[in-house]
Amino acid sequence: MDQLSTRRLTSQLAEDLGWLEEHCRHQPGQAALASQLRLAAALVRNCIGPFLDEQPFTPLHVVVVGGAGAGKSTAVNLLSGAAVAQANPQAGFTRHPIAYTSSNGTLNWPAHLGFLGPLQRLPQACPANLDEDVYQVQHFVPDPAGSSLLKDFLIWDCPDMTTWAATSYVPRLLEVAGLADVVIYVTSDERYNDEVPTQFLNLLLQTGKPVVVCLMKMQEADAPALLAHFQREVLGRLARGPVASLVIPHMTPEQLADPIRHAAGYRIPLLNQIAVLADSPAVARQRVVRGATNFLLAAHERLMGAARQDIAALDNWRGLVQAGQVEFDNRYRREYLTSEKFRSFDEALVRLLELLELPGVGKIVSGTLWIVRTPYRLLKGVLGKALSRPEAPNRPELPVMQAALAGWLNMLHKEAVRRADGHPVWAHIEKGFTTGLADLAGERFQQGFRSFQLSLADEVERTARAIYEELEKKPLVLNTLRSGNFALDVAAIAGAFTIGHLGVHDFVLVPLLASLKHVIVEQLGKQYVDNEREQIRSRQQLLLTQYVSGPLAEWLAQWPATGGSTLERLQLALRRVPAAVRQLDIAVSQAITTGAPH
Ligand SMILES: Nc1nc2c(ncn2[C@@H]2O[C@H](COP(=O)(O)OP(=O)(O)O)[C@@H](O)[C@H]2O)c(=O)[nH]1
Ligand SMILES: [Mg+2]
Repeated sequence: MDQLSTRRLTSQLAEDLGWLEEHCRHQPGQAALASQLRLAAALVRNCIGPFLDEQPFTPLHVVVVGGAGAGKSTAVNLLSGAAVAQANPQAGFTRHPIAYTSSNGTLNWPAHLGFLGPLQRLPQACPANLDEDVYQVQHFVPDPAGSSLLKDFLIWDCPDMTTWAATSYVPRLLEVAGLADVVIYVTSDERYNDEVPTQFLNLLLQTGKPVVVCLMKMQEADAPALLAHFQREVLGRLARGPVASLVIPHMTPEQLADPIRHAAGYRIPLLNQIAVLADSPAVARQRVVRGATNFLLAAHERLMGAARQDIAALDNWRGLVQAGQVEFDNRYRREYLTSEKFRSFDEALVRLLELLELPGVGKIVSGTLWIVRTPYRLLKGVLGKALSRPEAPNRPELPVMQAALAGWLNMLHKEAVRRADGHPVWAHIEKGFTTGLADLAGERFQQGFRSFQLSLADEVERTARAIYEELEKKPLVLNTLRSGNFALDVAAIAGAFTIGHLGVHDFVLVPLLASLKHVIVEQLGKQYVDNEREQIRSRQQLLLTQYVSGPLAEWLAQWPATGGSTLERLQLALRRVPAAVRQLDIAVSQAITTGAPH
């Protein structure tokens, strides 16, 4: 993958994760997840991104984190060998990350676009309690008596880890945590079991960052017991462990002021841990990049949980839309389709029966029989009038559909109002209804209805015509049927004569048998045509779904996730993130196997 595409990939992924983080922050009970998303985005833009962009491996970043007043600034001073960081009894004093470096040349600073996300670098030194999205870099002159180990390092002092819900300083801390090549997790004797810092430690360990734990401020005599307790009660519950756990008992003011000379016993073991981890900057960097990618691979499903509530709300909406569609289709069948007569099929029946008559001599016979059947015809006419109930007038089709549509939309609107307080998706839908969603749906319906009518008119005519046209196209079958029909006519007359041996009663028998045969043929034809009529009815129902209710349901179901809505952006992120994480994993693997140290 070339640099341009990896840059595009990492900045897109960081942006998507950032969007999800923002989205999460607005939902109740999702603060911890929001923070995890922030850390994931920070890993992409500050750790994986610069690596794929072939940025130099040095300086390496040692990031000191921990709860309020744990001793972070004190640990920074211990590392740097001088009181560079403002150690302060006031909790929450440090509000933005501050990097300390002893390098006096120009810093090999990552020129990676989007580095440290929204944090701006302060141009000059500033008090640590400036509460803004900034970071600063402070130079210090190293004490020649101290180790030169840290000259290729930046040591970061960070804001406190206190609560996931903080929206200002904790995200700044997470941003820098993503950058870390080595993490120093500081905790003090009175706070070592605090819940949130421990969760944070757990999260950092999951990212594969090498973590060195510093237990601070206890009495020297209590140190072994405290360490054992911490290892058992805190670390014992975590899936991964730190690289090392060190104890740094309560130091004297002299030790604090000059750790190189007075606290070497605590300082050197800590520096040694870092020295081991950073023996080769390339290896150290590859370790955290690989860890970050593995974390993203393992955690992105969980991170997508940011969208679970939205997806559930959207699924509920879609379920309702579908239920409405079923009711719309049913109403159409109940109120219109079952009483629709398809008159063209009656005409088709007449044409079919006509077709069955033989032309020529057959016409004469059938004409004769028509006269012969006169009593039956008259009788049928009279009986038919007396017995048949008046036909219920057919409701016109469009008003039936419009009423069904109104019912459908009303039901959806009502539900949206009812659930509007439950989730923003419903509030969005409810707002949609007050700003013309129903009208838009009406327009969609009209479009669908027009296409439906066009295809239907054509199809009904075609099916009705096919009833006799098919027969016309098959002369052999037609002639066989005609001959059969004629033969039956002749047989009816001949039969009557044979039974009756010619006499006055023939005036009764001949019309009777001729009528009987006619009834049979007529019934067979009617059955056939009715069957076709039933089929066109089902077909019409299908066409309604295909052209009207189906597309409308699809449109309604999608509506909350369109038009630049939050849900649309959410779906985009959900689609892109997993794919991007996989791509990133491949790119990182390639870069690690082929990349020479740069
Ligand atoms: N005397 C003494 N004070 C300490 C020690 N460690 C931390 N402190 C004090 O505890 C307070 C909080 O420490 P600090 O490093 O500022 O904690 P942070 O909030 O995590 O940066 C400060 O007043 C420090 O001077 C220690 O070993 N000895
Ligand atoms: Mg501090």
